[in-house]
Amino acid sequence: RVVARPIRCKAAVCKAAGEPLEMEEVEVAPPRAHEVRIKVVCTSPCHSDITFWRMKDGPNMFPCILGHEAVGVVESVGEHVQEAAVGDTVVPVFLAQCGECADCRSARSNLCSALPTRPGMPRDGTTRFSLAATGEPVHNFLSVSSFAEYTVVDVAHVVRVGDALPPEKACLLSCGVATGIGAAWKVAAVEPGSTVAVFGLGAVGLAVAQGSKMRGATRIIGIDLNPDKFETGKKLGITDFVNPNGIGEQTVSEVIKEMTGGAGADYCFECIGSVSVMAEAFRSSRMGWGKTVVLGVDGSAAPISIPSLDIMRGRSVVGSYLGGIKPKDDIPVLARKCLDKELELDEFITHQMGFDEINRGLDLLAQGKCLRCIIWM
Ligand code: CXF
Ligand code: ZN
Repeated sequence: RVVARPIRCKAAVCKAAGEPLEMEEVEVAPPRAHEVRIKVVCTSPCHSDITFWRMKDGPNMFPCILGHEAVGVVESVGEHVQEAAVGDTVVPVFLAQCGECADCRSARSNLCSALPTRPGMPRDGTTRFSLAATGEPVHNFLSVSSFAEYTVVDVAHVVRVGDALPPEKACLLSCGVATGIGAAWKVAAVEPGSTVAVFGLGAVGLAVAQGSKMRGATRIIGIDLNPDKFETGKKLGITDFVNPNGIGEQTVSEVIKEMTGGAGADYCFECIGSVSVMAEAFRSSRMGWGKTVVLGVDGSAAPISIPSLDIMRGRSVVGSYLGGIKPKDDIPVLARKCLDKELELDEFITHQMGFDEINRGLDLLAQGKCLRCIIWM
């Protein structure tokens, strides 16, 4: 093993909440034990980047390097790294899979308990980044920090995907699209013939639609304030569209009940991150077996208000990280399905641009004008 040296490269540094990212020269330390240094090929902003970027007193301290949806090539490896080698194409993931803890060994969880997601590098909480000019440490974000030409990631957070899949598609499997597909397949386990309601038609919601369609759902109702979303939605399986602004005095749950003969949807997915929408999604679910899956991240961590008598009637609400996907087991399966053209990712890529334009990419996503914007390093 060649001993790696620090690398100087460009990174988009977030210096204060909500402020545009600043292109800076940073020093990226060599990977320590169980870590790999990755040359990022491309990255795509995910809404959680925006949620944390806006958060004034969030868990990540500034300055930091955001970004957690990416693909790259391993540039160097630290000690005790066996499962990845220099030159491997890898997808970094904000969730670890150590493979050995109780959660990793159980089919019921994907929340690795040995290396829970927390600020800093997973094993020691430190960072591998500093500003080249001053030496000031730059914090790590979600164990990935992909808004940089190079990043260091724990080997438990990387998935080898091979290089047959084009990078812009592999990149999407890193968070948003995998989350939506996983939610439909693993968390809800959508059954053939079901009716599904998807609240919020961003990349996650549309991936839920595609995943539900692949599982045989016959009716997939999309709910979004932006009427343009229906066009893209149709291509990915949305069969009916509800615009909350176009239903007069009625509530969305009333409309969904009407559309389903009074019953409600079998599966409801909240893909926005609003606790009031989570409650409305729950109200739209069927008595007896209706399942509501919460995918959106509410940055304020507000409680969801659900009448206890309603939950007694066989309805449930469940949350998950990454749609229940176990990164190392399931992302390669998704990659295979993309190669076999069973999974269609082209519709998700609405924009592509160079690294220097990353702030424009973030703005487009924040304004709901883009599904995924591929940023090429
Ligand atoms: C989020 C979910 C909440 C914690 C941080 C990561 N998922 C992806 O964007
Ligand atoms: Zn994400």
